[in-house]
Amino acid sequence: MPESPSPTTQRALRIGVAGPVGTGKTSIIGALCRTLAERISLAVVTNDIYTDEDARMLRAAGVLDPDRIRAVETGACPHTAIRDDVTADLTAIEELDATYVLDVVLVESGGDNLTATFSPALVDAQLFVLDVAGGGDVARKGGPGITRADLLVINKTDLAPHVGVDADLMVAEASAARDGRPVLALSQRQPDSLAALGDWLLDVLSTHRAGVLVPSDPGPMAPHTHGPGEPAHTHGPGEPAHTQGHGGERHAHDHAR
Ligand SMILES: Nc1nc2c(ncn2[C@@H]2O[C@H](COP(=O)(O)OP(=O)(O)O)[C@@H](O)[C@H]2O)c(=O)[nH]1
Ligand SMILES: [Mg+2]
Repeated sequence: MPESPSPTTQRALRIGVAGPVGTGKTSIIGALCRTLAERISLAVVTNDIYTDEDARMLRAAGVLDPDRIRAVETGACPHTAIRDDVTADLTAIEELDATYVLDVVLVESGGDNLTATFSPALVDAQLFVLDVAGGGDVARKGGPGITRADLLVINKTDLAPHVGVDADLMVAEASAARDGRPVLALSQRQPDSLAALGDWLLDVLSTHRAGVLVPSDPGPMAPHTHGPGEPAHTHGPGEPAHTQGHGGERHAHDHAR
């Protein structure tokens, strides 16, 4: 008798899109929706610290039925919502999955530094986005997203000549740091590259449906401090609440929930 599919393969595939602010995450999600919306059923969850700017941008672009795009206001530095306490994002994903018959939910991180990645408790696979305008050396700097995300995107390759970056070299250096994991050179102005991104997502969806996709953890945040006088900390359980100053914002938060 064939085994019945596990509950995990019956729910929508969850894909995280992480990477520093401005590297092109919202644009990538818009392009994926445009490329794939006629073939698969999609929804989007965005994360912003204080606004729903990314969700409004995607709704205005008309890439999906506006009700399929939900904004989570994290109220704290973005890595908190995608790694330390994923409740708000998970609730938004589950509500969408209960409302629509979905194949994929795309989750955009609010944009953080090079060390923020999604918890495997929230997403099944994740891509990490760098852009050439951030400098050709960024891919060499490493970090869990760059080295171990399921896909690394080197974005805005159309800008490379204008910012004096060798995009091919950046891709080669990133590939060398990733131990065989894929790297994709992408530009909103190069339709072939957007099609390749869509194909990557469809491949991941096939492994999800076959029940053979195992979410992997790129690794936790690097130990860091949030202000003068505070000891370095990791984001593991048992940590006390602390204040922090990412992006100049200061507020208390707790990494141990
Ligand atoms: N030249 C160029 N600009 C891009 C590309 N992708 C995104 N952008 C621009 O980069 C800026 C930031 O993009 P956005 O998707 O909002 O980045 P996010 O902060 O990572 O979500 C916007 O002005 C986009 O129009 C690209 O492939 N080429
Ligand atoms: Mg965005």
